[in-house]
Amino acid sequence: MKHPDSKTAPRIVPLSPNGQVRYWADLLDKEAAAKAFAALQTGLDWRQLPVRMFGRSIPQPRLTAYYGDPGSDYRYSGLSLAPQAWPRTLAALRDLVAAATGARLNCVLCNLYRDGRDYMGWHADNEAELGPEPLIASLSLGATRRFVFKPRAGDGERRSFELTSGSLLEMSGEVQRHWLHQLPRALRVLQPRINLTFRYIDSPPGSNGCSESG
Ligand SMILES: O=C(O)CCC(=O)C(=O)O
Repeated sequence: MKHPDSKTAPRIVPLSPNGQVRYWADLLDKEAAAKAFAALQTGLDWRQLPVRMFGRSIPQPRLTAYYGDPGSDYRYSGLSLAPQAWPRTLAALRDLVAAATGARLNCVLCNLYRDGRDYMGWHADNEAELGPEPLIASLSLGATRRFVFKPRAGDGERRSFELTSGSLLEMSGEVQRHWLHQLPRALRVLQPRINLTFRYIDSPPGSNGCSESG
């Protein structure tokens, strides 16, 4: 039986030295998650953008879309994203995530992995405009995928999470300073997945966006 507080009481995983991950297994129940997935899959402005890697321009291995409050422009991997206005479904999910985490959120980077061939390479969400200790609240809808952390320095232990539909994973504190994360390819996964990473941009975009390895 599910714990009665499982929507509001996350599992807390410290990521040393001063970071932590909180994981809500079922922020949305399966039916609500499936409904949100269907609305976002057809309703968002998905594009496959080119990114610069090793001096070359290549198509991202997934589709993305970016929404937020006016002025919450975001730069990463050589891309400069201006937010589109919040569609109703996304605004409702933002409010739900903000209520669960207690965080201030003013933008969301949306990723659509069409199947297990789509992925996101090792990176940290450490762009200047996210502030010194970025809080990233990541809501998963659709196919279950594995999400992996590895320490930036040394060959310390990796940590991984199976992100199920309706789950929320929050990274905060110094996670982005000391850890990289990725969503690896998973060739056995034939179904699509949508991931919404809600963030807070608290200053105009700087010039030192980070890069991604895939
Ligand atoms: O799809 C995911 O769970 C990973 C997303 C991510 O790492 C990001 O947007 O920075």
